[in-house]
Amino acid sequence: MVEIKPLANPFRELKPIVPARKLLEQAKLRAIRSSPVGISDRVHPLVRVKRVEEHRLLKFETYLEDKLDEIVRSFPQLDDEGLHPFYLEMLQIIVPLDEMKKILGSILGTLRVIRQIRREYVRKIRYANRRSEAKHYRFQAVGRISSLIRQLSTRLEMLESIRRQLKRLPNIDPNLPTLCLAGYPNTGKSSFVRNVTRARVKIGEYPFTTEEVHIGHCEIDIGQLYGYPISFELPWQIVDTPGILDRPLEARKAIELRALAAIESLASVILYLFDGALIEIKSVREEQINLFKHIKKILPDIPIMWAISKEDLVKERGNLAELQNILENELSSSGLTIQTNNPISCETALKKIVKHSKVRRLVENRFLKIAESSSSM
Ligand SMILES: Nc1nc2c(ncn2[C@@H]2O[C@H](COP(=O)(O)OP(=O)(O)OP(=O)(O)O)[C@@H](O)[C@H]2O)c(=O)[nH]1
Ligand SMILES: [Mg+2]
Repeated sequence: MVEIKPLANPFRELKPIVPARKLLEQAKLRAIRSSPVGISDRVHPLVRVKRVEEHRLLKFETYLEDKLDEIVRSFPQLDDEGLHPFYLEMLQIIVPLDEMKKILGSILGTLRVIRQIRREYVRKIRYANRRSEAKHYRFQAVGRISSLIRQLSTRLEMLESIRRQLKRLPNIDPNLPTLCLAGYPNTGKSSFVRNVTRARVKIGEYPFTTEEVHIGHCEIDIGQLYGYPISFELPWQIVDTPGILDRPLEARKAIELRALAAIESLASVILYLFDGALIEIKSVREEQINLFKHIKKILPDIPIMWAISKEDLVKERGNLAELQNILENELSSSGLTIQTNNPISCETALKKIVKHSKVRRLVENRFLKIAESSSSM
């Protein structure tokens, strides 16, 4: 049995970023609670005080150094070596890459400076001639370090807010075949995704009910579909792409363009839905045909299938075949009809898509190879 374990969101393990104020409180507590061990009773009082002050400064500073280091290290490398293009694009929807690098860079910068301050003041404490002087140096170092940490306050807060958003990104696996839905608002995209996967997706009466990219998973027995002698359940990702593939390029904002790039890096095949409730209206139909052609043009390497959604409504009016004909002539390809609010109809449509020669070629050339190599490891 071949088993593929999907990869996950690379940001999901990020721990909460502690605010600057709390970091300082913790560092001070640690410094106060701990004292150096192994100082003999016979050492000179000045030497004793100097050892205590040095120890407290070290405790204070190394705690902060460790925490800042942990924050920076917990993020993956922010380029296409460290992140799949899908996550790199999604990250940039949340925060510009430059800004993110600046934030992490400033944390690293602070880390280096506080380390220098600690070295400088440890030396000063060691050379102090009086007890008060040793104490004074420690206070001075703690003051300088605290002020640098306080300067990071806003950046740490921003990072925490970014982390929360990153954590909510869906789990995608670039090694799995992925079907992305496209079409004007209200065409039945979310209904389709919900019906073929285990994802709970918002279905609405109004357009634009889906605000985020949703990914659902389902298994399709391609062994049976492709006529293999054994059954082989291949996991598929089904992606709802709200507000991304639902309007022409000119109308898109920068954020949507990024989201589009994310989809481009992910989609193996696109299913474009024509709204069965409105498709008879010539102007609506033309608009939807134009968007279809437009998506085909901007994503030339991805096979695009199409279907008329809400089949029940079209059937009721008795002109399904005629409308299908009009679309087939316009688009020079054949399409499906789906009752998008009916799970059996959606599953049947999904199987037809997976069985389509273009998709089969892609699955066999790309994904089955990945499955074979991962099962032989
Ligand atoms: N009669 C009928 N209604 C349907 C069918 N499929 C979906 N609907 C209804 O159409 C409306 C829109 O469906 P959604 O699945 O939310 O459409 P969407 O494309 O995801 O919409 P946005 O997320 O806003 O872009 C909802 O009220 C659904 O209940 C269908 O096959 N038949
Ligand atoms: Mg939706």
